[in-house]
Amino acid sequence: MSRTPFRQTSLAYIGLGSNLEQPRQQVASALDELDALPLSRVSSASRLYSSRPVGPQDQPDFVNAVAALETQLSPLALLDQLQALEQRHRRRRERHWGPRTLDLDVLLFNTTPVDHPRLQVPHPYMHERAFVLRPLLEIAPHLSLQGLPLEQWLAKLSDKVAPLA
Ligand code: ROI
Repeated sequence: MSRTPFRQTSLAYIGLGSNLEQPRQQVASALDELDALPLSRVSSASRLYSSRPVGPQDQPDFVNAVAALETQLSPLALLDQLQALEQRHRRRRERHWGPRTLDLDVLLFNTTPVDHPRLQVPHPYMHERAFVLRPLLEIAPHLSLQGLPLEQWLAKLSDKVAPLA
């Protein structure tokens, strides 16, 4: 007799960003594709936000969003899936902190920290990026990072991030 292995469901928060090749569509279709990943479903997603680039300013504005993903994948198996999804969007990255067609980041994975050469969770820069915190706050208003509520992290930042009409 064979049994289906029991797998625990985890809650991961995924940051999405794009500023090339119809960024709205890139992010909107990536949300659908996240929902279709194996052993995973999107349980909530923020609106799409427009944000000025963090890093080099000579690039288009970004579209950003955050999704909550219920998944039975491990953190590294999830990373593999996200990287494959980026590749299906023919991800281009011309330079460090430059424009990209689709960027998917694991922001949080349960409350479990991950420290691996390929993956660090919580995402090491998330608390200093309004384009991550603003959409995350929309779907997870009660979350704290390092003991401080998201809203208070966001209040420290001046970057403009606005929901798309
Ligand atoms: N800036 C914004 N506003 N949004 C992003 O998703 C984003 N992603 C990046 C860098 C280049 C750091 N800047 C960004 O990777």
